[in-house]
Amino acid sequence: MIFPEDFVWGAATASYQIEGAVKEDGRGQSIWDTFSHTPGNVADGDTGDVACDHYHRFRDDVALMRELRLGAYRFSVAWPRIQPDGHGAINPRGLAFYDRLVDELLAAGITPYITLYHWDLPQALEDRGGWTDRDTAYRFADYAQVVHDRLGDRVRNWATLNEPWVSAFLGYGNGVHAPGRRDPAEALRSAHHLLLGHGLAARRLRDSGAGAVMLVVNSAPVLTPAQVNDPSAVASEEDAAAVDRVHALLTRQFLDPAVYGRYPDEVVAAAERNGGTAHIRDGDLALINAPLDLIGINYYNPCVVEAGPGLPADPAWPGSEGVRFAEADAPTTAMGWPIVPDGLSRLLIRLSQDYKQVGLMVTENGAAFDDVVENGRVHDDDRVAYLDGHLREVHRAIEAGVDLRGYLVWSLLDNFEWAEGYRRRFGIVHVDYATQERLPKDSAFWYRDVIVRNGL
Ligand code: GBH
Repeated sequence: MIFPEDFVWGAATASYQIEGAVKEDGRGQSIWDTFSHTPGNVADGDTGDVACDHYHRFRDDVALMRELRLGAYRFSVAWPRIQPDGHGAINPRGLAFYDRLVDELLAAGITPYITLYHWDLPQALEDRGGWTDRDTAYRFADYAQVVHDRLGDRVRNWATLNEPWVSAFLGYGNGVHAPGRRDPAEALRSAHHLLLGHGLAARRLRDSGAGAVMLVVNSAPVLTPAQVNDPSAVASEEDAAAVDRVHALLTRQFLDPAVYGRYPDEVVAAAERNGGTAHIRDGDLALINAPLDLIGINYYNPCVVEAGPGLPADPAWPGSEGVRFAEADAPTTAMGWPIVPDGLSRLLIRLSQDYKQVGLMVTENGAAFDDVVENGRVHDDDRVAYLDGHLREVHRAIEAGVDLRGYLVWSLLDNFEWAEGYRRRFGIVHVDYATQERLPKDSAFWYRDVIVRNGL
């Protein structure tokens, strides 16, 4: 199974999950510092204070990436390192860190992919309303410009937001993520302001000569329980309506405005039932509809739903009244997430049909398992099987004609898994948090061989 010649192979991380050094070199506070230091929010009281200490160890980490033959590395920039208050004054020491990281990557022959926002909003902006406040979108575009001005001579590939659905609906809807607010109207308003921030930043990046501008979404095929193991299973009318509505809330809510400049009716209806639509101003959709080169897809598992007459909306899903979120009949990872590899090909084929003019890239895919270190090795056969299964589906999608540019594994390193803390390990490289020792798991050596062979 051979992949296209220019297929991009790499790994992804995010600033708050790996960097540590939260008080160093003038970094301001982010909402994740506040949230993780508030008891009860993160498993075992874990915080990102030290994480993988990547801020100090990035040279070794890049050397490791090189040994693993990664062609690309997607990392995020911590906004509070660049603008400690989220606007105005620029912190040169923060920019200098990413400058060093980019140079180190380029010297190692690894193509950098920058994500400008992977959830660590400056706390000072949250104090003014965070993403519920329209101004945050404009602040984000200014920040994007600052980072591009410094790194754009060497970095061609730019993602604006990582998973705006998660920022809006876990951050402001069910409160499982920072800033931990729980209000369906605020969540929907935040989603719109995130999109506006994306559009404003995307245009600034494009006007500044960025090579490729990307929006990264967490997406999933939305399936009935029967469709998980039988793609041809026909849903009842009621179940099909639930499927369509959840697909609109998860994926179309972000990609329809970004690619076509319009909201799905289901999203407008959700806003009408939750605080109204006044935050969607005339002209916003045209701003959000900025030129886009690539859609980044983060895929972990399908979303399984059926009709649930009379049920209230799930707090993470305003607009999901009458929907039951169901379990998939499939084995699960340590996160409890079902393993359904062909969900990835089904998703990629659907998105390539719905958003024809835009290229796709798998910007995250991977799994947490309960890894064990034995005699200096981690025999993570479960992760190898997960990655192998999903890469076969990536290949299937390419064969089916999907314009798919690359695949980035989540994640390079075990890291701070948000509300789950350090107990969930997604890395292909094991991290011993007591010593900060890195130990490539069997999956890392397996992945290196895939990359070298450009195939399975
Ligand atoms: C990604 O998000 C992140 O980008 C990354 O930082 C993170 O470490 C990685 O995945 C692993 O978690 O059914 O309502 O509970 C994960 C995307 C989307 C997965 C929401 C869990 C649950 C939605 N997540 N999904 S719900």
